[in-house]
Amino acid sequence: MPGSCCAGAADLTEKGAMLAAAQAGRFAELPIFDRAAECMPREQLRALQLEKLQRQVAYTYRNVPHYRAAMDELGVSPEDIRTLDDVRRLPFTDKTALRDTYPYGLFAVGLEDIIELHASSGTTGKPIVVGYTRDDMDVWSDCIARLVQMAGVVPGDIAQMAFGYGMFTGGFGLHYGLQKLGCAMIPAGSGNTERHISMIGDYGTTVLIATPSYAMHICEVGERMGFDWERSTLRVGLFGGEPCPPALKAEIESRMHIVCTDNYGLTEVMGPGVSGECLASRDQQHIAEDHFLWEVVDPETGEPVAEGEVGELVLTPLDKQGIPVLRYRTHDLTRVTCEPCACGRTHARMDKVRVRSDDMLIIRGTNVFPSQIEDVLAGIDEVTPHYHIIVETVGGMDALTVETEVRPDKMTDSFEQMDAMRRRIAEKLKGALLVGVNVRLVEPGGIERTMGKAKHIDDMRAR
Ligand code: DLL
Repeated sequence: MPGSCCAGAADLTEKGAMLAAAQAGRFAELPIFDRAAECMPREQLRALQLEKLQRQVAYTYRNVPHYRAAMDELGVSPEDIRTLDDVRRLPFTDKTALRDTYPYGLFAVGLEDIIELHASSGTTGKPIVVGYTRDDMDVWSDCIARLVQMAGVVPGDIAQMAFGYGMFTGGFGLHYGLQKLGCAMIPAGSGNTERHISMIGDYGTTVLIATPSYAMHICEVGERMGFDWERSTLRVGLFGGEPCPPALKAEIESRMHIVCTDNYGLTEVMGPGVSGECLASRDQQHIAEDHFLWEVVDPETGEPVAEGEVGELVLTPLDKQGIPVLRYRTHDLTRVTCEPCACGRTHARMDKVRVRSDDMLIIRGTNVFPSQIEDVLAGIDEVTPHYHIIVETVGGMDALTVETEVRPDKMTDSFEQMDAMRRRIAEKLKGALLVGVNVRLVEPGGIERTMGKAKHIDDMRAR
């Protein structure tokens, strides 16, 4: 099955020029969606942030009883916000506040002013419901248009959506922003993977939007169907919604022959659109600082960490009307730099999120992060990036099992060889995690694939 059909879509003049500039490392020549906002001198940006913060705090205090009560309790009023550092005087917000006020308790406007609702999945309790006014939708699509252009998408691109279009913010969020930039949207949605592949071939898709784990699955299914990724029109992957470990990214890039980019966001503060990677800075993401004030705090104490140190990202959206949020604790660990970027944007860059503060497993007293396991497996060429972690109580003790999938060309019928491979992997994991690990080797394709966010951990102890 050939990988391309529609000539023409891929050779727009702007796209050609852009590709040439990107390949030559002339990042400053690449188009910028909103140059005035994205390249604003930092001093001016800080002044704008302060003005917006003061307005947003006053608006929130006036319209959301929860925040009025929380600020009154702390003895802080909107007039106390005189500098950006005064943000620290405000109360934090976490998921609990949103859950306890389900569904509309934190809305600042009546439903007559809301034009769209979204919600988090609610797998661990009540879902979190967010509402957007028309202005919120404009800001949202603007933020997305910026980040997709940062990732190398240009007007005229044909963008195929593989996020779900339901209550998840990923589908519609990216959809509106890509349209705003001038792309043709193919609203395929998640699932029906073979149809996705046929569509890429038939419609000349140039941009794929998916979680990285679903993109990997699309890649594998395409290979099985005999789809020629190298000859396909697909050029850019817009991935997000979950961490994209470097090894997974490298694997998708080399097998699908695309540039795989990563964008970040969360339902509570907007959805996708908080930050995105530019072509000059592939390990980091520019935060849309004119719309979000960021802090990085110690997850234990809530106090700011030293500049450039890793901590928990805390976000205050500066323009939200529907459901304003003050100092949202994301639980995502990262660090932020304000150093200039070769692309010319002045907005700060955050390291890509690999770890959440609430991701940590405590196994027999030792702290284990799934990203550590991912990194060990990434260094072993016999296994694929697919893995699954099971934690159980066996004989009153924590037991950690890692299921890892063997690459087809590394499978053998010899029990001894497979067992030696299993023991070698277990040793490597033990060396890195400092805790004993059972390794279970799984046949190619044996780890369940997902069409959304991958679920890597089954902690049976919690049940
Ligand atoms: O996942 C929003 C989104 C959709 C972002 C599509 C990008 C693309 P939630 O379902 O509320 O919202 O999940 C938010 O997912 O706190 C992170 O832990 C994680 N996350 C989202 N994007 C990334 C990313 C959407 N690029 C939670 N890298 C966040 C790492 C991510 N983690």
